[in-house]
Amino acid sequence: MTSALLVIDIQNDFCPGGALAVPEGDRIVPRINAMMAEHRAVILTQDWHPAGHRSFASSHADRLPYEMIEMPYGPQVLWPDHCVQGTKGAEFHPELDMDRADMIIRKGFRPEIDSYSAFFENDRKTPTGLEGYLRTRGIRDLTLAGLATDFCVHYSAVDAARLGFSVTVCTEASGAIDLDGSLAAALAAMKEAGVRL
Ligand code: VGL
Ligand code: ZN
Repeated sequence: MTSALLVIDIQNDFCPGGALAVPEGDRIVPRINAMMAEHRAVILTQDWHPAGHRSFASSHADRLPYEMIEMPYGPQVLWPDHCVQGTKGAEFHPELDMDRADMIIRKGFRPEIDSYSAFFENDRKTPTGLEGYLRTRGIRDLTLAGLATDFCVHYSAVDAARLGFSVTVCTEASGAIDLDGSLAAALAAMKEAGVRL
């Protein structure tokens, strides 16, 4: 078995009642738990922002959540405050079987730069170290599931495919935010990058 399950951001803030909730985001948790036994490795990502992170609309004067701004590294959606380090919202959903995780990779912890992908920050070049972890463990195939399909799952899947992994996104075990057609665009971009859906 050379496959790993990469579980993206199953955290309270992305589930109903959370700060940046994906509709029915918690519905996929039992399915993800069941998928864990089918892989050699299970890796969880955790969105992990310091208070006052630059991706938060509240960190900018006269800006509202879901507006776009230009950051030094390119365009960035401004989000409601979410997944702040040490808060309930940043914790994994209580039903997620996190005991089965071999590794938890945190992202978005640098105050000035967001990180959707599990592999690179949003500048598209600062690595998280996950590629080296997977390669040194002999992992060649990745299955991705989690939240949100159109942001962190999408960027992680495209980066993984570009790095040469064989990538499948389980859309039935993922959920989308869907801002202005972002889900359709993400599905097209993943297909284009050679990701199996
Ligand atoms: C995510 C927006 C901001 C995600 C994280 O997990 O898809 N989206 N931070
Ligand atoms: Zn975030």
